[in-house]
Parts: sequence; C-alpha cells; structure tokens
Amino acid sequence: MGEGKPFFITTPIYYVNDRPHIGHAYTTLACDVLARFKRLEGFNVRFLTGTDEHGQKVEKSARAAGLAPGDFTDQVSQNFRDLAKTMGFSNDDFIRTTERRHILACQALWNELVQRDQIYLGRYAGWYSVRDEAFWGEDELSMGPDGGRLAPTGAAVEWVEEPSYFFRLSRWQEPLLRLYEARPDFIAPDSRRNEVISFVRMGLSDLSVSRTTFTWGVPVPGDAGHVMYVWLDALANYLTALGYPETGGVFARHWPADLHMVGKDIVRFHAVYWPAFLLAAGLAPPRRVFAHGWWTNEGQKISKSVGNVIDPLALVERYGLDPVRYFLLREVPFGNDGDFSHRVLVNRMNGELANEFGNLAQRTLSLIERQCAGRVPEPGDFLPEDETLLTAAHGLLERVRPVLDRQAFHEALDILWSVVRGSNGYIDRQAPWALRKTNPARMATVLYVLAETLRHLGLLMLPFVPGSAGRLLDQLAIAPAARTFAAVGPAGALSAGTPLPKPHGIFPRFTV
Ligand code: ME8
Repeated sequence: MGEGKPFFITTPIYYVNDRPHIGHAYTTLACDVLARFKRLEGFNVRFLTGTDEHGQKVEKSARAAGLAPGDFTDQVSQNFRDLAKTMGFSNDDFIRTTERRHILACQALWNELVQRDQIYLGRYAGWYSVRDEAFWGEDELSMGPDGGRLAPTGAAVEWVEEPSYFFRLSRWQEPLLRLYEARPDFIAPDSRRNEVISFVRMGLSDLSVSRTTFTWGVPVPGDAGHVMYVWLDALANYLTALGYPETGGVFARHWPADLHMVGKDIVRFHAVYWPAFLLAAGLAPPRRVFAHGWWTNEGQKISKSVGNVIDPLALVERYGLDPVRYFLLREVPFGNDGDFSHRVLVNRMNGELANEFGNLAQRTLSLIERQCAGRVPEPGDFLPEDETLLTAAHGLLERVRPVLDRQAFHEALDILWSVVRGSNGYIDRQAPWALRKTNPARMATVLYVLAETLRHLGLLMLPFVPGSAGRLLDQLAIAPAARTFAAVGPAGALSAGTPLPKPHGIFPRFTV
C-alpha cells in the first residue's frame, strides 16, 4: 500500500463553533469515497480532515459557552471526530489547529513569507465579518434591513481599524491568472472557475493577515501583539499534516495536494489566497480545488435560527449509514445545490438499494444456496447475452475512474446502476429458477455470470457503501486480499466449487 503513486486529498477543517451538520458530513464523505477508491487502485493515499480552532468566531462561541477557548475547542473538536467514526470516514489524520505541530508550521510559513518580502506591517481600516472570518471590500457590501452593512454571504460586518501585517496579494494577480489559464482543471466546477477568474481580474488588494484586538490565534513570530489571521493559520493545516517545515520525506512525496475539496462559500480562500500564499513561499499550488454546492432542507435554507439544521448522526441512526452515504452522493449532481428530503431518501433507499440491488443479490445468492449446494456453480460456455453482462461488469472500473477523477459521484453511481439494471433484466430473461429442471447446466452458467457481476458491483461499490458492499463480498467468499481493483476482470474470477456462506439481505427496506 505504501508504495503506490501518492494521492493527497483534504477536507476543509471545520470551525468548532458549532456541532457537525450535514454540510460537514457531505464534504468529508465525498473525500472519503475518493480516498477509498484510490486505495483500492493501489495509490498511497493520505486523506486529511480536522478542525479549525482559532479566531474570533471560535473565541466568541467559547465565551458564550462560559468556557476557556482551549477547553471549549477540546470539547467541540471531539464531536467532529465522533462524526468521522459514525460516518465510517477513513481519514488517515485528524488535525487540530491548536496542536503544537501546526503552530510551528504556521510560524515557519510566516517566517518564509517575511524572508521573501511578502509581508509588511501596516494598518487595516475596513470591514470584517466574524461569522465569515473574512475581510470584505466596501463595494461588496449591501445595506441590511436595520441599516447595518451586510457581506454578500448575508453576515453582518463591523468596521475594524488596527495595526496589521499585510500579505502582498496584489503582486500575485498576474501569476494567479496565468495559473488558471495554464491549468483549466485547477478550479471546478466551471461556474466556480469563472467566478474566481472574474474576481481576480477585478484586481487584488494586499490582504490583512494579522489581528491585534483578540488573542485566540497563532502568535506572529517576533511580534507578540499580533495573532495570525485565522485563514492563513487554517489553510496552512494542509502543509502541517505533511510535516512542514520539513520538506523532504512525506512532504516531498505528497505535496502538492491532489485535491482540496471545499464548499462553494470558501472557494475564494482556496483558489485565490491559498495558491498566492504558496507561490509566495516558493511552494507549489495544489493540483485542484473542487467546490461543491449547498444543501437545503425540504426546500428551505438551512439555518440555526430557523432550527432546521440536519444532524447527520440522527440520519444514520434512523436510516443506517450506507443509505445515507448513497443518498447524499446520488441525489444531487456533485457541484450543484441540492435539496434534502426524507421522502426522496426513503424512495431511493427502498427503490434503488433494497429493490434493485438488494433483491438482485438476494435472488442470485439464494438460488445458488438452494440449487447449487451453496457453492459457486461451474459455468459452461458463455452465450452472447452472458458475455454482454460480463463485459459490462469488467468494464465498470474503466468507466467509473475518469468520472470520479472529475468528482462526478452521481454519474459514477449511474454507471454502476446501469449494470444493476442490466443484471435484473438478465435474470428476468434467463429465469434461472425455471432452468433447474429443463437445463441445469445452463442454470449454473447463468448463476455464475450473475455472481461474477455481483463481485464487480461489490468491489466498485466499496468506496460508496463500504459496509454493505463488504457484506456482499463476504457472501461471495471474497478474501480480504482480493478486495482491490487489481481483482477486477477475469483474472480475479470466482472459482467454481468455492463454498459460500448462507446469504442474507444487504440492503434492508425502510418501513416506518
Ligand atoms: O469554512 N450544505 O469551516 P466551516 C453543504 N473553517 N455544505 C455546507 C452547508 C450546507 N448547507 N453548510 C456548510 C470553514 N457547508 C473553515 C474552513 S479550511 C482551511 C477552513 C460546508 O465549519 C461549507 O461549504 O464553516 C464548508 O465547506 C464546510 O461545510 C463548513 O465549514
């Protein structure tokens, strides 16, 4: 595993001002599927997630909870670790920005930027939104109903005037535009790419990168009155986790990141500020930033004040983990906004998972159990219809890979379902249950073709629904070592005569 081609994928690190909600689960789930897929391909994967624990917003929440910021962040960060466990996330690291390794990395990055004359001391006078932890230009603001100014995100802004260090962002406008031009895949989807390019084309001002009016942050080296701007601190986590400022070993192998997965609200930080910081520090920018859309809840914008926040733990409790994982990635073309609806989730769970996929597995495996003494049947010569289904199964990996390389999860599931549906058509047409008396050799061939197709579906479904796909592979007696994409195709085919365990359903129906 350690020898394969490197693949480094990251989630945003989540603010600990809040309990985990569906947005957090969604971003990390998308990364989890890609990380699992790449591991099955033999890549040397590093999958990073964590918590963003500094800044004014977190300090304010700690105060509201009556806790010292350190105690507060210890508590809330744990909720995110619990979420990762409940959702079956396979992250290799969980970073907290309050860790010593991170503070050292941030300070090293800062020193590098100072040394390269990318940071200077000045004075900030402008608008700041604590909720967004972002500086906004006067021209980006609108007037709120009560006369206060609002950021484009709808968050209130306040006027801030304080001494501040600035990053020479203005110098990076042209290099950034050249980067976007040279690497059309750097920002996805296209709508976000266009948005970023027009923002940068409008001109970039130097960016305030330190604050003096509160203390909950990484101290600026050599100037104890300042803490680093929380976004410089937060973005640096991607370097910390690879051992920066050490730039050999893991860092050399895994940097630049292959993919930073983010929500659409934080694309500017990842696709403008972050590559500028990196280029300015003499480091390579990431290979790709993908910004996904946002969920609404039964048609309504999700907000704490409306009280319609979706708790992923409650969903998993009610529907089970795999149906939730499946629904989130199947329902909405990745990159678009989507609407969460219990009715639609149940429809997909019962229709696609239980009826289409679950029944296919159940019908095949119970026929093998009853008619083939519970052993993989011995196939005879394949007929054209057998070859058609087997070829489709063998070809799944080649079709799914490029689609996942552009993070089109819904398309990948569509491709898998074309084979699920193809198999259901095949089993209905071949009617193996009727062949037992008339042509048992043909029945064995048909059941073999179905079992072999299920093996491929199980392998390819592992990244999406690891528990259920794993149980399907258990029922086909696939050894752990054969659960890799190297076993795709005839080379890994089931051997006739292998005893199979007693079948049981993999996707239960949801009944109220
Ligand atoms: O932004 N639907 O942290 P965060 C989908 N700490 N996604 C949603 C969502 C929704 N309704 N609501 C939020 C931060 N999100 C920073 C990141 S990275 C160096 C620092 C997504 O806890 C949102 O788009 O506010 C973002 O990607 C994540 O959840 C929440 O991030």
